[in-house]
Amino acid sequence: MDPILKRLKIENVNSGVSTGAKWFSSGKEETPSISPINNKEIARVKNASLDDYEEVVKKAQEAFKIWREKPAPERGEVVRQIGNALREYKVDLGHLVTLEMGKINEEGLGEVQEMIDICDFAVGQSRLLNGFTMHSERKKHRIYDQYHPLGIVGLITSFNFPVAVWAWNAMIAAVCGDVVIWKPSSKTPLTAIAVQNIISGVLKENKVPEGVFNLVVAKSSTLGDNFVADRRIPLFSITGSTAVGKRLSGIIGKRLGRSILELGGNNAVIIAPSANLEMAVKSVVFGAVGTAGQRCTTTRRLIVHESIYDKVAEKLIIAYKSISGKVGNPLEQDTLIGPLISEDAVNNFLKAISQVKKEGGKVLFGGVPYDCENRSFCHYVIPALVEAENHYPIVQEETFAPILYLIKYKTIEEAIALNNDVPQGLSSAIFTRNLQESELFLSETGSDCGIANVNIGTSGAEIGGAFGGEKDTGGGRESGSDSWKNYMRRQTNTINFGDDLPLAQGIQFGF
Ligand code: UN1
Repeated sequence: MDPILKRLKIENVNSGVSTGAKWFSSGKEETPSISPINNKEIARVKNASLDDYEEVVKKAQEAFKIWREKPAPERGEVVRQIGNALREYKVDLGHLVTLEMGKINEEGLGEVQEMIDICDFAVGQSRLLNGFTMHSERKKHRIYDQYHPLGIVGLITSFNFPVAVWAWNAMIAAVCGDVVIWKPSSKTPLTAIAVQNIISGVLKENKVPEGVFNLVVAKSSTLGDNFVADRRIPLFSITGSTAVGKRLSGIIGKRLGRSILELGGNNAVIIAPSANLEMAVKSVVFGAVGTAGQRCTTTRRLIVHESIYDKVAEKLIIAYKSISGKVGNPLEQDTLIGPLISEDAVNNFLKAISQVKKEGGKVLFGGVPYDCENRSFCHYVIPALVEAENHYPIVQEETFAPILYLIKYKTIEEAIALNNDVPQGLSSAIFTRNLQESELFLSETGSDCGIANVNIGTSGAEIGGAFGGEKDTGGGRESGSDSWKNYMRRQTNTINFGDDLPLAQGIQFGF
């Protein structure tokens, strides 16, 4: 076994269920974790059975009763120590993220840094779970609102950020007094197991009861619709495709459960004539090809003013030419673009390229598999630059791969309309040095996305802001700002400290 995997306590066959420090799993099937780098198995995970899940829910319910009563700053102290444990294992965990998911090591480390950052944020938040105090319309009355722990939070995460999304949700939920049941993507179960191993020492030292941080690796046929239908779980936070999110939130909505949805994006960058082009191009390239185009926030559309369109296209082609020499093994220092997660993902990339051509698009660069003839598998592609129109059906879709559609505009109003004219609403950006344009982009008639940036690309958000988007992106917000409120139940309290009983609205009810 690789010494890094050993340090992360990954074995050849791992239990897939944990309630904190304890591990079990009685499912008959195993999930193999296949590295997209070489298509080889890294290790296997024993799946959860339904009985295992029941055991986890029971433990989570019991743990919630204890955890919710612990003072929030004490919960924050546990999170602070989790942050330190993550610091200690940053290099190892970052390596495993790269090995199992395929993002370049620099980004794997960045992902673990996001986990550390949200721990720090959550520690501070643990002393700031505050509501408002209001003046009453009645004499000797006081009104305030307060936030209480909610219960069990179900967490469904995707392969592309296999550990950071857990941290955004679990660390905030934990300081809020909730307990979490995490079902990671079946493509990336080992990183989840490693995280659980990293935190287990902290949990033991602090006598955190089993059931606060739970992990369940299971097939969707065992734990899928029944998971989100479970009324014992008041809140689900789900990251995934719009199609999956729509289906699962429908099931949750039927029982009036709550959900935080972080679904597909179709993010655009507008480049205006006054933009600093060097900066814009650099940022667009990172946004479009970083993580091999597999971020929800990946730049998928580039809306360029017609007066600078040719210049921008030319600069992009030069940049793409140079980075296409840097496709390859993401563990190697020089690589900038790793593999896609699976052969299916490569096929979707190729299908989108052939479809956009049929719809009238013109490929300016790339759009082909990379070095597949020399391998028994095909996970690597040359990122594509494609001239297209916004209304093409394929441009309206999110293809989870590095394809950047170039679109021309004449007026800023038209550029904003193009930015908004897709079903999704996650991230957006404008590059301009014109104040009127940037302010218009950020105004109520501007970008309709959850994230709108000026002179910064669409991806690479900091944890301090609320993360999420509108329309088909699902409307959820997680991570920073006041997203913590989603993880708590809110209560309005009116207190009468007088000897009279005046009714609100001045109603008289004498008897
Ligand atoms: C995602 O792709 O699901 O803003 C999350 C970013 C990262 C998170 C992306 N901080 O690109």
